[in-house]
Amino acid sequence: MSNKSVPVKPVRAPLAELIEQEIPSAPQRRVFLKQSAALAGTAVGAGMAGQAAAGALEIPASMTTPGRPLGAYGQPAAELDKLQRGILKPYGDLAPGAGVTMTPLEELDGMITPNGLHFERHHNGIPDIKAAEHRLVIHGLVERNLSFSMEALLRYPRVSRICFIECSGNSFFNTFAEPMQMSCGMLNGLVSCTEWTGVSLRLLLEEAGLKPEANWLLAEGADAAGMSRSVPLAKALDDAILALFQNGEPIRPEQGYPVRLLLPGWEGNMNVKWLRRLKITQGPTHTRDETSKYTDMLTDGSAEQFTFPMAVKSVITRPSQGQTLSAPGFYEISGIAWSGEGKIDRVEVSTDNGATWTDATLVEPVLDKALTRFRLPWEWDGQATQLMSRAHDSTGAVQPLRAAWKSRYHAVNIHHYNAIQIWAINATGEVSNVYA
Ligand SMILES: Nc1nc2c(c(=O)[nH]1)N[C@H]1C(S)=C(S)[C@@H](COP(=O)(O)O)O[C@H]1N2
Ligand SMILES: [Mo]
Repeated sequence: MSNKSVPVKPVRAPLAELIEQEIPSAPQRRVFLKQSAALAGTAVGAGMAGQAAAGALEIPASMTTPGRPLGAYGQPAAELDKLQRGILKPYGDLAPGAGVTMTPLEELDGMITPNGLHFERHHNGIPDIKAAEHRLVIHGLVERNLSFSMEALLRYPRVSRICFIECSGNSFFNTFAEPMQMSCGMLNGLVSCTEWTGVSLRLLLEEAGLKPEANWLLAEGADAAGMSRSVPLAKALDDAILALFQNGEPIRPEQGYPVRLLLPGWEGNMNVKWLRRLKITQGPTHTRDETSKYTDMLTDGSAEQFTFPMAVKSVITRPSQGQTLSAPGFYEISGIAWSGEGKIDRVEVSTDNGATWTDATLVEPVLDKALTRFRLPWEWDGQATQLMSRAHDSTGAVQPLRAAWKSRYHAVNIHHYNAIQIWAINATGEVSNVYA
């Protein structure tokens, strides 16, 4: 380092350990670091700093032996073998392909979910489909029935968009009477966000030619569940995509290879995977998946059907349940916010049990119907407290408290839960899930 002084005042004592020795790094260059004892008196004592400094000075083995050979497809660091989706199989071995895997939100940062950690929801397993054999058919109230091979579909002009998919059952554990002690991802990880690329559905519907009575469509998957949902044509003609790529690579079998329906912002279930058929209809078909399931029971025993956009929501991913703050001092509070109705306008964070709220910084880009990363610097004073975030979207909608959400629905309803997630921190720094 040169003698030029750095014209930036540090905002706080460094969280790093201090080094007061000469560092033999690059042979052609001598590096000498000396810093004031800014950390003296904090939890990182002189003894610990001294030990770490000795380690930092050693030439690591990785510099004296060649690294491992090149590989054809990248993998996470070997020691991150616990960086995995959490798996829930409600029927166990009776139906091993039915259930969910949940994105470990607390381990990730930014707005994009890597493909291998995108949450999954399958009603009857992941079909093994060969692209060369797959066909997508458009029929019903159209001028001509069309059957697309994947080869044909891949020749159309493409569109890309970054958006989230959220299962309407996300956060269902938080509808339970007692707060479950599970990680942020196990509680709220049925949401993921990726860049999707494919063909605009509007383009293909225009080629098929819509009859005047056409007003809905039925989308059906080629899996053993034959999952099918009715979609208003207005949405199909607006921003629906037949997705072929996910974060730049062909979509994964888990996400619907070779082609899925993408309805930005709408409940996960309608984003039909392994898409084989779009039947243009006059009204909704009232399939099993939109009558016996994916409806919301209200307090009076009646049920709401067709709740399409996912409501405004946010969750603090760090710190979150299961983590421990090692000592009082600086922490960055960070999380994700999203709305199926539009953009995230604002995320407020409370670090004092909801008494006062501060606007968090929204990390660019803030995109319509995508996860938005928020951050807020925070000094923990070592006292027990509660952290929570409250998101606002571009329509003016605000995330409700759990009690308000609960009062709208019958006790059995677990879908479309978007209430504020509260993390309690005790005096030893342990983080747990609590209700207000
Ligand atoms: N064909 C088919 N499509 C499907 C499903 C399914 O089981 N079969 N699950 C749905 C549900 S309930 C959700 S939440 C989303 C999940 O998408 P993902 O697994 O890519 O995250 O896919 C939807 N599309
Ligand atoms: Mo879902």
